[in-house]
Amino acid sequence: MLRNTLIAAGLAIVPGALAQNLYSNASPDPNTPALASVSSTGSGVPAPGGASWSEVGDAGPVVGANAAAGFAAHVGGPNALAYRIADDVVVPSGSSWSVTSMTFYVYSPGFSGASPISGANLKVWLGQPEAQGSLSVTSTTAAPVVSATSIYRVFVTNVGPAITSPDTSRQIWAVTVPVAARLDPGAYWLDLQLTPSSPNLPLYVVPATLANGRTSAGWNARQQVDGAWQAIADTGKSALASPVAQDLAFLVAGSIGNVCDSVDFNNDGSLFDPTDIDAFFSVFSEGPCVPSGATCNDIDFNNDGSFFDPQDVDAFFSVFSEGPCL
Ligand SMILES: [Ca+2]
Ligand SMILES: [Ca+2]
Ligand SMILES: [Ca+2]
Ligand SMILES: [Ca+2]
Repeated sequence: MLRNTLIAAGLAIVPGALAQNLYSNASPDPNTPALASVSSTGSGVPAPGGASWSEVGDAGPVVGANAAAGFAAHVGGPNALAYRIADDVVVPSGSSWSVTSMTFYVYSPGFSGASPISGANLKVWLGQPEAQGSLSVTSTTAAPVVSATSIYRVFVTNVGPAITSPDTSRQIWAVTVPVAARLDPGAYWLDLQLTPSSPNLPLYVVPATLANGRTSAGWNARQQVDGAWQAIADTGKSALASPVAQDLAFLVAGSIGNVCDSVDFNNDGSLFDPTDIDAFFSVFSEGPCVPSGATCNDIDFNNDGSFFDPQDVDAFFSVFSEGPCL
């Protein structure tokens, strides 16, 4: 519980480091979204000059292709059900992310205009959205930055029975939501809903798309449909296709920070204990661990490689008062 409190309270952003892309879901390169963009479709149709296609994933004519180009994530309206969409991201142990934004890829079929999106509501959870035991980490309705890409989402072009021709009616928009959250190691879920720029305009989030294949081990994106969460399964195209799990294409930007040692500095099982302060300062002045017989942590409290460093004192007191690692 204490651990949870620490994480839930740890929302301060440490200034200094420049934001960069830290993670791209289902992609080996943090700067490249998993859209499998190509200059020519599987059927050999070239993209318009300067543009590219993002073709729905397939695993060949026998195993078949995915059927869905995207998954709805728009607010409800008089003529529309309400949707949310979610996927997970793991912050690895020994790391800490000071997140500044998260970017999703979205299209609205047939839309032409300045922007199909006017707002976003993004929640970050420890655990699945709204599941028992999950904790809300942060939530924002900050205005997203919406920019047109030169990538067009298209249905599969080389798996039947009905072959579709690619077209430019599904332009993909990059939707960057500002987020200010410090994420310590753990499994987080991003839970997104989008508001269209005009009522009842449908908005679809593009799933993670592979150059070859319909799914990958561990894919687990979820969608809330009219209030009920469910795992997303693409039913598939072709008589032999079976439903497979999906993930979403998204980027996380920010900076990587340090992870501090446990505030139980003398490892006696008692946390937020004044004897840990005594122990810290004893070791900091090259004295013994206290009480006698206890084994203290090393003095590089913030694990930045520098020790007997005043920064470690600042970091210790910050964590001791349930603040962030510094
Ligand atoms: Ca996932
Ligand atoms: Ca202690
Ligand atoms: Ca250390
Ligand atoms: Ca240090």
